[in-house]
Amino acid sequence: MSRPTRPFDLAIWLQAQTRTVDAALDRFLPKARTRPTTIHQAMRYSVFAGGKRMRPALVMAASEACGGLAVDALPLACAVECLHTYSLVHDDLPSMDNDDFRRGRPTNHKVFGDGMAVLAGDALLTQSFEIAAQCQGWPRYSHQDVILELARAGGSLQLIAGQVADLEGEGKDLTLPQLRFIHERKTSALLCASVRLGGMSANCTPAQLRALTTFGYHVGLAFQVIDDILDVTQTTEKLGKTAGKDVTAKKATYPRLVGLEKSRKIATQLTRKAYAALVPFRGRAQSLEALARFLLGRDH
Ligand code: GRG
Repeated sequence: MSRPTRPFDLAIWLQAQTRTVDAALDRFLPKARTRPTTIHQAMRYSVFAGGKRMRPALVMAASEACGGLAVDALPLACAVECLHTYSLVHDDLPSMDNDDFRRGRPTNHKVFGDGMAVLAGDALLTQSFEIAAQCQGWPRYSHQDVILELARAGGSLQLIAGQVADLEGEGKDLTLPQLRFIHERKTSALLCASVRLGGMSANCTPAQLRALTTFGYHVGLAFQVIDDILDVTQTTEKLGKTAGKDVTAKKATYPRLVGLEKSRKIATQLTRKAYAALVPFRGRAQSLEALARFLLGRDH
């Protein structure tokens, strides 16, 4: 008699992935006692400050969906998290969003000073490429493809472009297409690159890579719409970062442009489009599907 299959438990899966990713990050990053100690302490301060590890989870889940090995996906999961953490450290600087609180702690520049926070961000970005450069590549995806994926997602056409448009849009009445432009670049690009890198590490087929791209794009957009909603509905304690910041900075957000209820509907529609992209994986994308559901319902 065949045993009944247990329902997928995302909380247990996420806990295991986070433990594995954190241990790998600890191995990749220079130790806090390595000279010059201040920079390594500053890098580790933000990396191990308790982020949700959603991007590494997406790398690992996409690899699983394509039948890959965790050992191949793990360095790319760490590379993506280093790049993401760099963007947060720099975004919090007084010359950018000027934030005092992130991941439930004082921001990097509040603890180490502005100059050291700039350097910690720079070092984390560089570290991201150093980690990714160590992968050997796969039959369909060369080592160069992996580096290009990371560079494009973090470069002046994506992550930085989103940040530029965000900074320049402050206090202005942006249209929905202009807001979508920012969200695609500032947020969706790195989430999309995360699932694509997971797929690449599993030597996925071109059709699987296309499906992952559609999934990542829509999950990434939904993620930012939810982030906009949480900024006005949650407390600073719950978010681990200053709540209400978008309103104070007069930023264009979905709730500001279309209201809370319509924003929730848009996030749900985007998540449905993400689910639809998983059909070709025929039941092997349990973790990706559960992550998309979790991201839609998250409260921080
Ligand atoms: C290159 C300086 C620079 C910025 C790029 C990523 C970014 C633009 C700015 C960071 C702030 C921000 C609101 C980004 C949008 C993406 C987003 C919601 C990031 C927060 O991601 P979470 O919630 O954070 O996954 P944790 O701390 O859980 O990892």
